Amino acid sequence: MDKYDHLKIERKWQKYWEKNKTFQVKLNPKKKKFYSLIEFPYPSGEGLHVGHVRSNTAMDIISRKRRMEGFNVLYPIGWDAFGLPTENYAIKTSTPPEVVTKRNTDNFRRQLKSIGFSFDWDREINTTDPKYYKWTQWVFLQLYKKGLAYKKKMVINWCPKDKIGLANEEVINGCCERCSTPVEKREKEQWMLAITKYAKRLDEDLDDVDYLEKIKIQQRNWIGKSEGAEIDFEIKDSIEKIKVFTTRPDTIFGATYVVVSPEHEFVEKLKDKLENFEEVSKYIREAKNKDDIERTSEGKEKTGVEIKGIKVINPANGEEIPVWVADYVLVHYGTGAVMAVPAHDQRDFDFAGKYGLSVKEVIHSDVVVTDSAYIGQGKLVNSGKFDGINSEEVKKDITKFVGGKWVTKFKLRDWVFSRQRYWGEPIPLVHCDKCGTVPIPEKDLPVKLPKVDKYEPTDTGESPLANIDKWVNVKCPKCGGKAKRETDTMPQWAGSSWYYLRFADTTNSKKFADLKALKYFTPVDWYNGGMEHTTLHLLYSRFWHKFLYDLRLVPTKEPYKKRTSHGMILAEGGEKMSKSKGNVVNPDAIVRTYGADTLRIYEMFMGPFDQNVSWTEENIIGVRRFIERVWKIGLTYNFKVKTPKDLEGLLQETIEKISNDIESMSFNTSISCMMIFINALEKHKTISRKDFEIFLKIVSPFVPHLAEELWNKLGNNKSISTEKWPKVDRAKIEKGTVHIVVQVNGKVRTTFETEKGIDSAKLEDLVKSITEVSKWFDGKKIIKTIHIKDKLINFVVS
Ligand code: ANZ
Ligand code: ZN
Repeated sequence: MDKYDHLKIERKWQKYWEKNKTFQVKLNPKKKKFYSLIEFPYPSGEGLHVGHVRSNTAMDIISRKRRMEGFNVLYPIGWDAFGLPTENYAIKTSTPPEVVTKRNTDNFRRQLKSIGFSFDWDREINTTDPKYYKWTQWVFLQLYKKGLAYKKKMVINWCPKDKIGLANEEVINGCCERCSTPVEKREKEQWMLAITKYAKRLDEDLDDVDYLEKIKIQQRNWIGKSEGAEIDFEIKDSIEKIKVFTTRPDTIFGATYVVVSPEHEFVEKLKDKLENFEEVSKYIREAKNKDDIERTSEGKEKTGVEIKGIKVINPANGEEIPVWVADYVLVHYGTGAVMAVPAHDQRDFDFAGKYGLSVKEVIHSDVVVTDSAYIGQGKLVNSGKFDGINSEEVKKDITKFVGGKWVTKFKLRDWVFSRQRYWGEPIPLVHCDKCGTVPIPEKDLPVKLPKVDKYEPTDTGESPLANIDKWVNVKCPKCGGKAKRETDTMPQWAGSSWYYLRFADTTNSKKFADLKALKYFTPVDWYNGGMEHTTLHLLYSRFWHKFLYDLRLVPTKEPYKKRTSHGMILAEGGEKMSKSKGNVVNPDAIVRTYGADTLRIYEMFMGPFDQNVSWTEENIIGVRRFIERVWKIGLTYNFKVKTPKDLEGLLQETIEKISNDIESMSFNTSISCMMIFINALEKHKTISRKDFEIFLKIVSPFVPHLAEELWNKLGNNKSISTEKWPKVDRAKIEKGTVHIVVQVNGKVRTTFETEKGIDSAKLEDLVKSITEVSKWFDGKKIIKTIHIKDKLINFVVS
């Protein structure tokens, strides 16, 4: 018998698939489509991570099964190749980012091919390819034209040493990721995208998609829908008012002061009335240097300053109450001002305690606690005519009573879309002294990145592009006068916000994708990826999709029908794999030593798909042995025989189990099933060719190379991937037999074979007729029988 030479066999089939374009997909209206998607990787210098392999294998199994079920499957691949690590590497080594990207994608491609994923390689895309980013820029222009892209002064993180704006993820514990200098805040004009205009739909339409519940919750939390009241508090001796947002208007009789955020316009407006302007201004200046997380986190000591010289009127009871400025109130949520109810809000309670502000109970609670606020519901007290009514019921009435308005608010904020970086899509606009901001005409897209020698940002914090005079200085497309290009580039999120659309029509030079192709291939039927992308990436791409839907350029409201997620693969011992710890497993080494099929099923067998699992080299050997056993069976058994009845039944059960398990992503249990079947087969050593072929078909999505080779050795000429997915023959399952253990008073007396699924009454009769058993009943009474279906029957006698 030939030994299982995985290197030779795997290379052979990978070549075969490539040459025969086995997994190429074309628009074919006669065939039902299925679109399966993984998050296209960022081609980092480290190469493929075993975590990529987990997601890719899962979707590969699903894709291969769907093909066998008769679907026209689109399972595409590409590169999300703009981004910081490449740029930083370019700076460090003076290698152009496109050279680094080419090297890395070549490596990733080789690695992915060596694992046998059934991608349609003819549809490979790359976000850094001008033919691709032309359309990323084009979508931006449409957003700009619809008023959804605008410029705004924003506070950014600034490293004073590197003289560079930092993204939030580049700030580690308040310091620059690269040089560890403490980060400062700076104001800078940034391009913004008005995603908040879509907040309501992004929230509501989650009802119509099949995402894992935890993913829906993440989306909903990020969007942060909140219903409540906007209520005006009049300023004493002034026509001005402060508008607050509250989710608890029922507590308004207990509002003993009002708090505005440091950025609130109110302070500027009433400057003249302030008795302590200096003190207030100083506080405001300091607050602006902290970020939101610092300002609002629970348990952090709250600070604030009273605005002296000003009082407001509580509209519920006419009381005069003070106004404070405090940084735990955020300017961009609600109205940037709150009514403080220390008796029923913990933050207000802490704040009132610290500054000696009055606390007034307005919701009755049975438990008396004095060291915290009662935040629950209950009957109103000290609330005038509303006394005695339940707080839940009274919210809208009280809002009306004080002249407020019932509103819906969202936590979601607009998307900061500018980066002062080189390695991203240039924002396709120019600035003209005469005409202002002018979009680049669509016919002139793409605005290509110019070649530069240095990738460092400029001294002013502008992107390196600002230094390329030849590129920056252009004619205004509108008036022909002198103009300058926008030098900000887009964030890495841009290219990945629409890539799944491009896969439907990758070579189109007239549109980002033809509507006909989109109507056929989209929406994505099943999208799997990491939990780290189920908030922002998912939200951003849903936003772009809805925008394109409104322009009637895509046929569906939502991009992804179904979204699932996998757990992480951790290093041996449960730590995160990282280069610095030296515990990263290189998939190349596993493929070389044990083979791609071993790596595939090992990763699927490690544990439940949605959970984190630790790498264990030892278990790989066990999986490899399983493959060798199947190999031996395929090469040495005589298949000119009939399959024994119970093995036949087990095979049908295995088909059923694996078919269902793939759908629920229970890959580990489907692999257990295969192993159980092989154990049984090795006992019987007899199986018909037809039945062994069925087995090969159902394992082929998991171990495609092994399955192709054995399928071929059995004399089949076509790829097993074009075979039909086996149907379960239920009749055979029912007809199968089982061995039942018979006990009397808990002692095993015999085992015997009978039909599967036999009911208790019939089984009892049968067993009583067996003399080895019935002799134990002589002169005794059967008090009770315990029956575990298809396994055991126990008679309790006395
Ligand atoms: C009075 C009140 C009494 C409140 C009470 C709560 C409990 P969510 O659910 O997150 O929407 N708030 C409003 N705007 C704020 C801002 N810009 N920064 C910080 N806090 C703000 O929370 C809404 C509640 O958070 C509002 O209801 C307000 O406090 C506070 F017993 O108003 B509440
Ligand atoms: Zn002009």
